[in-house]
Amino acid sequence: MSRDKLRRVLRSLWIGHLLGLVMVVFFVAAPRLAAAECPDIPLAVAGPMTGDSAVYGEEMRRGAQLATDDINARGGIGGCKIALMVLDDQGDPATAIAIARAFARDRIRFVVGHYNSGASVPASTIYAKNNTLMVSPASTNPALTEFKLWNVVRTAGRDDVQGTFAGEYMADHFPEGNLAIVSDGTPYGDGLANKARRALRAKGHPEKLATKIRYDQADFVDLIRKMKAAKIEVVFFAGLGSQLGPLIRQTDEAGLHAQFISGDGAMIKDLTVLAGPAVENTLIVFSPEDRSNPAAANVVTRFRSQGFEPEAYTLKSYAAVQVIARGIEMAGAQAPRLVAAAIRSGKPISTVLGDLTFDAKGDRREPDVMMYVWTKQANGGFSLEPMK
Ligand code: ABU
Repeated sequence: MSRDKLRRVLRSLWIGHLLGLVMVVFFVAAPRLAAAECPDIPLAVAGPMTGDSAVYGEEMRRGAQLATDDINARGGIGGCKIALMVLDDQGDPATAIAIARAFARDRIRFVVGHYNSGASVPASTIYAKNNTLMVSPASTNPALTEFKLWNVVRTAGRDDVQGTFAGEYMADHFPEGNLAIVSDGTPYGDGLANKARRALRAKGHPEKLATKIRYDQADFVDLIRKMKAAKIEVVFFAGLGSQLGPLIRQTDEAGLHAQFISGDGAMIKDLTVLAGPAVENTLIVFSPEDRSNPAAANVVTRFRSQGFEPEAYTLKSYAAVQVIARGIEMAGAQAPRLVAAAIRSGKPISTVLGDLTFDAKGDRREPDVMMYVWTKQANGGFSLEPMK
């Protein structure tokens, strides 16, 4: 072989090697480079995963998890996958505050939570200072958005809407009944009770008894004695189902067969287990049934195939993840302030709850409530049905 020919062969081998090396870099290293350029987006779902309100935490976790899985299966947000973490605030404001502080340290910028207004409201100001956007699927106290922080959005409604609805309903349907308003003493309970009271008074039908219980109370002997003494016939309970159930049962067992009415915090299927047969005719104010929304049909079917019924806050939590994901897409950035502004711009966001639009404070522009009633079925069981 001549020296020239040898040089040409070596050069072609070298070029071949170089091409091979480039191919290896492209096909093996490039995906890693892309992943490095687009790291996972940390997103936390924070709520009561343990304790008396764990049923709501489970709904939040399930909703956020399926939404995350679905978004990631479609390629993530602009190619970035969501990394979901679950945090337990135990429904306790102090724990929620500790979580909010830890998020700052861990650079978590997006939160689906919290459940309790008493947790969401104090945590929101810490998130605001630490550059974190929160989307609550459940906290309905007006103060959450009335502080006008830059970083709060909710897929739930508001207590001024449902409290007013409940107060007007009681005044219209039980005009002669002696009324009691009972709050669980939390920001949620007190806020809801005040709105119902104001609506009742505006209709000329003030309550006969207004009182509070403790958030962790399980025995209602004193309350029932007071209600009997005041000849109470209708009770508006502003609190959670985990307390309403035992209260209904104990009131009935004490021989006081009152009409109970409550708000969205009492929206649990186990109310019938906790209250027993006395649950019949209990009225609950809540948003129109999310599971009946055509936009949710596919997701509802998939939850059911997992053996999970997506009640109450499940689809609102699924939607909360969708809102954050779409907000990042609309903003073209992951900066929480830009994402919050995009969400609150009033542009419709497609979710399992249908198209949602948010105002400048982070509230939904299409709040709506209706009445449900616990109804006895032919088989002797009870189910919660929309009021006809
Ligand atoms: N809105 C239902 C109960 C949760 C809360 O707002 O405290």
